[in-house]
Amino acid sequence: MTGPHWYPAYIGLGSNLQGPARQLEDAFALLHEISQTRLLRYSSLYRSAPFGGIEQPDFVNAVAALLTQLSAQELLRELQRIETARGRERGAVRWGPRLLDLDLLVYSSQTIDEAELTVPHPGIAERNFVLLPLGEIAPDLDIPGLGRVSNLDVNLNEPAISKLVN
Ligand code: A4P
Ligand code: MG
Repeated sequence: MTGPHWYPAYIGLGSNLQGPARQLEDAFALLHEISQTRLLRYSSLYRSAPFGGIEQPDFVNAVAALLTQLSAQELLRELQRIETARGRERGAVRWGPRLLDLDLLVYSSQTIDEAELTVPHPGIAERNFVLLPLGEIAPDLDIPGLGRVSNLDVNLNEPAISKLVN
């Protein structure tokens, strides 16, 4: 007998307000509690300078690997529910400061181009704060359109990033 299929999904986490490291630790636990979803592993926390040209505090970023029976669209809704539950105010400044940002980076081998959802996330290749943690937990991941994570180049002209030592 075969049950429903489990799809691998990768989530990018970011925070730069109110104890960012703690926000991310809490978020890992909340990801594990999404229905029909399991948190498989998560990366170290990385501190990175803000990108996007807005004056704001440094970010703490990380990446999580999930297995889920939800569709990509259902999973995005769950991520947005968690952002809102954690006090994220939607409709604030684009690229501005946030308590918790959860981006769906990769969903199985799917390519999705919809008004509300682009997968793989279009920023992956330009963002060291995604590439480094992803390389830590999933170097062999083959991202549609980009290839293997370990073959992607870290961007030398991107803001500084360093592993956060607790
Ligand atoms: N959306 C489309 N595709 C996706 C996807 N794959 N995952 C839509 C998540 N959302 C997706 O997102 C806006 C809309 O994108 C959603 O309604 C969803 O339908 P949002 O989270 O409400 O807005 P946002 O996060 O302000 O915009 P955006 O474009 O997602 O910003 P980014 O790219 O997340 O940038 N610097 C450092 N160092 N580290 C950071 O983490 N983050 C940002 C935010 C700026 N600078 C940063 C960091
Ligand atoms: Mg976002």
